[in-house]
Amino acid sequence: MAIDISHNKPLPNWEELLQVAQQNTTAKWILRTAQSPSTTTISSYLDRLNPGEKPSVLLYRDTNAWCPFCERVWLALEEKQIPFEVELINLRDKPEWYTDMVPTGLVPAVKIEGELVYESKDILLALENKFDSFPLLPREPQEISVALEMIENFDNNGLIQAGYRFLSNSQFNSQQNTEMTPEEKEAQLLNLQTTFETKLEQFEERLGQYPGVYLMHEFSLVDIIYTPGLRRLAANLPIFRGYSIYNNDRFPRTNQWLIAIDQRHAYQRVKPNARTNNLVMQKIFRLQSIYNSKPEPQVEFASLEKDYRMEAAGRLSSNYQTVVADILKNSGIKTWVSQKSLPKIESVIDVYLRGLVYYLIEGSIPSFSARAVDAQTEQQNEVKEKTSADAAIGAIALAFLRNRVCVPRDMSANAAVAFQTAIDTMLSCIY
Ligand SMILES: N[C@@H](CCC(=O)N[C@@H](CS)C(=O)NCC(=O)O)C(=O)O
Repeated sequence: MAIDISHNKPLPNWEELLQVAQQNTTAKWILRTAQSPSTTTISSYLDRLNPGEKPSVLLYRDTNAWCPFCERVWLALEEKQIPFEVELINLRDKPEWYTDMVPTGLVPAVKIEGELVYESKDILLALENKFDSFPLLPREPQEISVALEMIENFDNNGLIQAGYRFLSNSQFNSQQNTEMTPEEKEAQLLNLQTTFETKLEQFEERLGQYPGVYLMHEFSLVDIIYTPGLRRLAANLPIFRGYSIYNNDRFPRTNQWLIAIDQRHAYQRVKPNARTNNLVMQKIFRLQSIYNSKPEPQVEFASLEKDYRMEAAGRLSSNYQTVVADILKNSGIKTWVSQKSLPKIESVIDVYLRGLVYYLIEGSIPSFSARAVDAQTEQQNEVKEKTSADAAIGAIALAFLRNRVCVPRDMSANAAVAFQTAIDTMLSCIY
């Protein structure tokens, strides 16, 4: 590859790293200087447009990419390979122009050739109506009505609602909960579990009506409607209820379905990871975990796909200034150091992050001892001390960053696996 970093050479600068990473990934994102979040993933198909041509779809979605309804629309756009623009809406401080424009004030909304559509189901159907690429509804009239009825019935059939009630043990309704004895709460929880399992059995039966893995003959809007809700439940129930849909013998078809959805090409840069789902439940909905958020299964660095390694490398390289500032502000480092040493610490963090990106690109961890700031000019034992002091800062920065990544806001789920695997390996050999 293009970067040469033999022993005593300095690490490549950020621009060099970014260039190599971008040349080697299909991921697409833009920088949003001085805004939060400071990068955002964009449509995979913008390069299909002629120079100067504007995409005919504009998607309004939430800034953090947590909204399951936005995820439906984003997934459909990628499935149908429609180029689109994105406008992020901060749900904690919605702009007035947005609430004036969208009667519900909710995301998602889209403009299709300038025409506003809101409510995720209506948007999915409108996209289907307007764009015949990669159809997401069956062709036969009989089948179309089955699919439309399932979409229409999604809310009434209550599967996802039952799942969330079980997940929260009705904690969303805290008044009622505080008046209950522990035994009553226990009985309620069992009841909620049974109701959810009954609904999931119906879903399982539904999946059995067609020979393939999907809810209709082919992947369709019906699958899309269920995807964000069921994946979130599958990710959260083990942590907050000790209950697993995955590998549950009672629901083999649901498991096959979850795997098939997870592997769809169009979903790779749209899907959240389990950890992000867990954190949203914990931090936004204040659910208490009864199990620790499990680390994703260990992955060998060598098995990581280059496209995703490069995506992670590129995303960090294009955004390193914000990331370094975030580490300094939020990792706790600042509490322990004097104002005077901050610039030095900043430069050590910078070196470790470039080391991380270098590792993601090249597959080998650079030697930090040879690069301790000012190392060459110091005595041997001082160099050693300096190296450990730098390593301490590097370790804090990397550990903080490992857990900071939010998917798909900051990078795709697969890129996050690459990112976190690279950090784990670096941390394991930092001293
Ligand atoms: N029925 C709507 C639900 C959309 C929805 O609830 N969006 C949430 C984000 S997940 C929202 O905009 N919340 C902001 C608010 O409640 O003000 C749809 O399917 O589009």
